[in-house]
Amino acid sequence: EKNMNRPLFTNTTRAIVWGMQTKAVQGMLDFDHVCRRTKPSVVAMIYPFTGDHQQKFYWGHEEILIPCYKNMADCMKRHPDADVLINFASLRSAYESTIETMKYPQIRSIAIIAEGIPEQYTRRMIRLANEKGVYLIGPATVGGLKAGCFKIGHTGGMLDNILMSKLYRPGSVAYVSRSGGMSNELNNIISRNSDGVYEGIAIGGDRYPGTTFTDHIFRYEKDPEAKVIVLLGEVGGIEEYYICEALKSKRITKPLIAWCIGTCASMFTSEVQFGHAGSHADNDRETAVAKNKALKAAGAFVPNSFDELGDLIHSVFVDLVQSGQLTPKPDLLPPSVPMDYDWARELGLIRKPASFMTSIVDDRGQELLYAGMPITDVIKEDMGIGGVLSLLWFRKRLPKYATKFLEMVLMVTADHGPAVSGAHNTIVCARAGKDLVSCLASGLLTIGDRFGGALDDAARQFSAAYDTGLHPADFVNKMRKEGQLIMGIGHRVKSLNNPDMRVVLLKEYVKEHFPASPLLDYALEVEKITVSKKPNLILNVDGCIGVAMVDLLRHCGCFTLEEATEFIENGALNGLFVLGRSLGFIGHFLDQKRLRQGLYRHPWDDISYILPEAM
Ligand code: Q5B
Repeated sequence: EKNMNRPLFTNTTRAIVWGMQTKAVQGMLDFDHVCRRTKPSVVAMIYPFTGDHQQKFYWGHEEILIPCYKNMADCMKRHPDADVLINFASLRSAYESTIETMKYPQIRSIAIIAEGIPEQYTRRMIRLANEKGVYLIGPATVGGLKAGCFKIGHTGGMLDNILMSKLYRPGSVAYVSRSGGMSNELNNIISRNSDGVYEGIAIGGDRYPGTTFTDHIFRYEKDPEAKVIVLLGEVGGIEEYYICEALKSKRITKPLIAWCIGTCASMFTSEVQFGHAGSHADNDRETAVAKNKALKAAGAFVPNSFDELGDLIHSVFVDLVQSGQLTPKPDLLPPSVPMDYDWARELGLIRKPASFMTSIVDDRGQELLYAGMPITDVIKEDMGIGGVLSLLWFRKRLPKYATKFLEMVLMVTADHGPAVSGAHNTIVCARAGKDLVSCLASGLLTIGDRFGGALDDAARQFSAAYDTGLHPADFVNKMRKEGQLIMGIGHRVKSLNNPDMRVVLLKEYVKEHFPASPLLDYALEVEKITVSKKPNLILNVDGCIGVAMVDLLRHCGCFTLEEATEFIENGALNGLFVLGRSLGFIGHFLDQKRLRQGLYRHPWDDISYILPEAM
């Protein structure tokens, strides 16, 4: 029997939490708040894997910071008022951290949550705890709580459970159980059949619990506020017989209601191991049936079955009230605690317009989806980069000839030498020592009407002319009159006499594979007129891709005319050049690095200086 001059927990208890258990800590703070505590029960956290820092939590409606220490000594020194340590360390480190905790006399109780600690380690911890007079709760437990005062970690479950079981204010019934899960059930049963829980401890399911049923029942016996004691034992072990002895010898005088779960074990033909490490009967004395019988014979109130436990608690409670031995504790309304946003959303209680919307990709589930297609299918079905592009840009699985065309576009636009504006910029930037992203961006920024960015406007201009039935010659004249260049026409070096093989290849592919290509045909008629004026006014690579993409979008069967037009209005087609040419720009960047090219300075003799006369 441990020496306990003051109660284990009060509404001023301060605890240290070992482990980065932010959910558990928030649960404790919410409990504190509904209990109308003035100060948070968690004073600090210890987590050896990060440096000293502060963690943000809610305290009711406000936000507070709780310090988190790397080192236990620092934490103890800074928080001498903490007398509970809640140890969330894993089974590998729980032993060491518990032993370390017991070096600090300020700590009077330690809850050990980890399951699976080797029994020899547990026994050593218990030995030391007994020497030091420390209360160990656990291992393998959720912990325990004192209604209206303090709760350990996740005990009591979520806030709605705590409110339903009225754990925010003390009742008169103190219980002890092995199981954390069953302690929730007890909170519920007790709150429905009496004035509520006073205190409840789950000692844990291991064969060697740090403190026992007897330790806690003796504590309750001495505590004038605990009027009724409930013991929820289970199959396995013989501790319930010590309680029988204590009842018989009148060391327990308060009404004790007891039930050992696991009475169904006799229905099995072989020995049964229940969920807890200690819950199996090695002999007849350890069965739940035998222990229930002994408890009844010793003077405990024992129901006929677990189902009747609530009724029995009710009748014992009512008898105590009627005989004047118990005055029911008053009922209070708890203050409200704001519900966590995520939880409220999950319950469907709130909604909020999303700041972002997406209709192309979903990375939330087990598998990444591109326009609804799982990434494993994308790979399995060998969709290729053209298939991925069709899913992410056009949200459709385009036919194979179309995705092949997209890939061909990326291949033919990948590079056109170091002299073009974009590659030049990339090279100059690389030679100024800049990084890949900067050099790529510098090259991409040159893409526009004159260089590589004429695809969308070519598509717009040619389709507008074609759709209004304008003869190609009239279109050329109209553009000249308006003083506008025809996008997709003209090239600096390619011409009628020096044809662009990229355009030749693209045209051949379209003719062979596309179901229809009226706009390309129209553009080729326009080209006949422009080259007759100047041989370099060919349908260039931008123009050819632009009009071919209109033919593809309009005639592949996947889009309406409006949808096809919208892609072009939104500037999708220039994206093809941007994407393709990024391959080349990155190549140029790497090339310059490989060639160790120094800072570029443009030679003076290549600059014509035409300054105004000196004034
Ligand atoms: N004239 C491309 O010009 C270039 C005319 C025209 C009517 C036209 C010019 C142009 C439209 C935009 C376009 C994409 C600037 C080009 C590309 C990717 C690339 C690049 C590479 C790669 C070339 C001479 C005479 C003038 C002009 C007339 C010219 N274009 N008339 N419609 N479109 N095209 N951009 O050679 O009477 O003498 O005053 O803006 O499609 O960027 O490899 O380099 O893969 O990297 O400098 O292929 O055509 O010709 O401007 O001196 O004009 O022809 O009005 O007439 P140039 P200019 P005039 S593909």
